[in-house]
Amino acid sequence: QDYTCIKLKVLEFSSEAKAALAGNMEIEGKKIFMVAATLRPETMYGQTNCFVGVDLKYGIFKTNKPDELFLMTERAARNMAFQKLSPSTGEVAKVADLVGHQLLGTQVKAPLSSYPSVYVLPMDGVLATKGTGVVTSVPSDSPDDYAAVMDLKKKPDYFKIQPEWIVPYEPIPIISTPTYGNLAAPTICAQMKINSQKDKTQLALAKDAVYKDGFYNGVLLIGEYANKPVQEAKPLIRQMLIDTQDAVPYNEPESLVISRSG
Ligand code: ZZB
Repeated sequence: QDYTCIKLKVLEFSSEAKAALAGNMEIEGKKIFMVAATLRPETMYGQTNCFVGVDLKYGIFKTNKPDELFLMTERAARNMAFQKLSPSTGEVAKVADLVGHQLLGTQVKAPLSSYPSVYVLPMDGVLATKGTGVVTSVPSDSPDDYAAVMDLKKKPDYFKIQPEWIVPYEPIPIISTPTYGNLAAPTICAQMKINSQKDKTQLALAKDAVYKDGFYNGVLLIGEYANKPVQEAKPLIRQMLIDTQDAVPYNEPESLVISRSG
């Protein structure tokens, strides 16, 4: 998979993360980025938060730039080490360990988002085996993100988050689609009566439907490439994010399922 890794700069760590990192000289004076792998760089205007898995293990790693560190899974760091993103080829240099729940409430700068800063929040479906284990959230166009955000807004205590971290961050209309309008994910979730991130079967169908409608028939509503079809805007926005050093290209081999019989 050809991912774009979006660099969400840490503005302020949560108090738990601060405590875990206290006294760590390796992070002193460095810029730390939560790195989120996406296949939809053109949707970055609609970021409202960042997701981690509460039980997943993360690390902070040295990169190919002396003043920049990446926060992601070790698996992603190992892949990046062979894509010229680490200090030297094959080198994985971890400077800190963190667990997802410690990051909840961390404030980050999400490039291109209309919101000047957004928060790190929990989602059940974050896979350790895909991307970086950090997922940027676009509830306007991703049904999974919208469903997770709805759960958080309904039950902040259950998810151990502050309502202020998500309640003011409404989905942003960024792509106009013929079938589902300007807020495709909220529209399809309402139509299909999807109420929670646990509605996995329905969410998979919703994702497929809005992905096709958005990618093949969508038009950007916002930003430097407003009024362009999504298909045309996507590579341009990806390149813009790479040029401004807000993103890096990242490849991942398709995971293989090997089945044997007999
Ligand atoms: C922003 C975004 C906006 C995404 C959207 C999707 C959509 P796929 O096609 O199944 O491979 N993602 C990335 N890493 C993880 C992870 N570790 N665990 C769970 N989800 C992850 O899905 C690729 C998408 O899965 C990525 O693109 C990312 O969410 C998420 F409007 O980034 B996306 C209709 C989908 N819309």
